[in-house]
Amino acid sequence: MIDTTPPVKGWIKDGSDKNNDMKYSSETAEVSSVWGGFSDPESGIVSYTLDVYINNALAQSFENGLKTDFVDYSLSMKHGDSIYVKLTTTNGAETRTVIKSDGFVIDQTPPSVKYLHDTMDGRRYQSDSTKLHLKWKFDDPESGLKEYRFYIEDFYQGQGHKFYPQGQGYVTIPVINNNITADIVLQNLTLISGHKYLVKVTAVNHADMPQSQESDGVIIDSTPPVLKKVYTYTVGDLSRFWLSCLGPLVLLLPKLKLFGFPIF
Ligand SMILES: [Ca+2]
Ligand SMILES: [Ca+2]
Ligand SMILES: [Ca+2]
Repeated sequence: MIDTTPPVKGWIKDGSDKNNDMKYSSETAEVSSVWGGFSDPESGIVSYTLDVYINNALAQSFENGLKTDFVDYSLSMKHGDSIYVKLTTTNGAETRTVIKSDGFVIDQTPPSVKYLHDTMDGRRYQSDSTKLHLKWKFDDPESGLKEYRFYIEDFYQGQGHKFYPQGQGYVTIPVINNNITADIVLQNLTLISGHKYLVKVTAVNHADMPQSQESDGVIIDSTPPVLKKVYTYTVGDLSRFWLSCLGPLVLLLPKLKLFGFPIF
C-alpha cells in the first residue's frame, strides 16, 4: 500500500502538563514537552524526533521513539534564554509532519517588592479596631506576576500568631491583566488594642518563583488620649498676677533712685 499523505498534525505544549502550556521557567537545565493528536490512518506513526532550540539556535536533537512526552536535563540555559522545540513526526512511508512549540523563557529572578503598607497614611498607629487597609505592589520585568498570597499576623509582647484568614493558610489573589497593585480593605475585624498587626505577602511570578515580604505593622490604639492638665487664666487671675508683681517693684523703686536711675 502506498501512503502519499503525511501524518495528521496534532498539538504540542511546553512543560509536562498537557492542559497548561509553559511560558516561563526558572529551571536552567530542564526542557520538557508533551504532545498528542498525531495519527496516520494509512501507514501509522513510527517515530517522534525533537530538536531543542535555544535562542533560535539548534542545541540538540533527540530520538523519542513512540513516546509522546519528553524531558531532558543535559542542556544548560541561562536567565533570559528563549527555548522552543521542533517535533518531527514520521509515518511508515517516511513522510513527515513538523510542528513547533510556542516556547518558554528562563526567568531566574523572583519578583521584587515596590511597596508594602498596612495603613493608608504610613502611620504606625491606628484607632480603628475593625479595619485594616493593606496596599502593596511587586513586579517582575521578565515573567510578570501570577499571584499574591497573604495572611495577617497578630503580635503581642513579642509573640506572634496568625490572625487572618482563619481556617486556611493564606488568601490567594490571582494577578489579572497584569494589575500588580493590590489595595485591600479588610472589614469587620476584631483587632485588640495594644496589639500589632502586620501583613505577610508572597508574590509568585510566572516562573513560579516566590518572593516574601512583611509590613512594618500597625499598632491598634483604640483608647482616647489622656488629657494633660491645661492651665487657663481668667481676668481675675491675671490682675492678681500683675498685682503680685507690682509689690516688689514698688519696694525696688527707691533703691533704683538711690543709684541715680532717672525714674521720676
Ligand atoms: Ca498518511
Ligand atoms: Ca509555551
Ligand atoms: Ca524575574
